[in-house]
Amino acid sequence: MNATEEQMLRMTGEFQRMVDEFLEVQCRYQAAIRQVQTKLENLDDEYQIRYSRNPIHSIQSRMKTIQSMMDKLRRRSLPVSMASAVENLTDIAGMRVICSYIEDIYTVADALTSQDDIKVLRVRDYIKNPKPNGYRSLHLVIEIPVFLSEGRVNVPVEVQIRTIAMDFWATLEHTLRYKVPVTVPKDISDELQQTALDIAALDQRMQRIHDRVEVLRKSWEASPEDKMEPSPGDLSARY
Ligand code: 0O2
Repeated sequence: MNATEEQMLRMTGEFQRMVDEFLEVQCRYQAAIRQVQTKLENLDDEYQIRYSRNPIHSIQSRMKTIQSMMDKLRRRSLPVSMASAVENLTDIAGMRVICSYIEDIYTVADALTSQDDIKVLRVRDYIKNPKPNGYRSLHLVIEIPVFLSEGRVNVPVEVQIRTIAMDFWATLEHTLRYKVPVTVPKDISDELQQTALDIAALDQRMQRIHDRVEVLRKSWEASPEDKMEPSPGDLSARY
């Protein structure tokens, strides 16, 4: 075997080792995502039974690709390897929980982080302290135990919780930030910033209306006579 063939063989071996490592890491992080997903679905179901409403509108999840992990490590001048990714990155497993109302974000975050198998590693509240560009979202990095054949492994998962409106904004801003290879014109970033304020005001108005609707619904449920079929006269008096 000549030197070039030897080098090729070594590189193929290295590549295969990295892929194997990635698959092992992926398996662990996917298990963590599934567990957090189940916890969130259980909470949402319980809310539906107890309070006749769902705090969670939808849940998305993703595993960071090898490329994206390596890019992030390079950007941070950290060693570029799977071991380094596992040691240094807390967003290999990422979940996004979309809620209808601002209050639901904190309800879901509190209910999730108060479970005794979950450890909170980091909280960043970009709702109470929005980023200068207008970005709003609640970020949690939690650690959850995953049980594998060799025993328990604690796995970090980044959970971003936000309203539908915040998500709408963040998705457009993300496209602009990561997918448009030019400097963003000032008028666009100014307009986005203004839209973030409009969205925050809209979220607050929706929350207030929702709170009033809840009061009406609860008083309807609480008074037995209201549970009877209302006559047309009763209806006009009510509304
Ligand atoms: P991607 O491609 O979405 O994964 P860290 O979590 O410590 O590695 P950071 O940036 O210090 O990195 O943490 P932070 O502030 O909690 O942000 C993590 C993620 O939140 C980002 O991941 C984005 O997904 C999202 N995010 C943060 N700031 C903004 C923002 O201004 N606009 C939008 N649209 N999203 C934001 P990544 O790895 O940067 O990107």
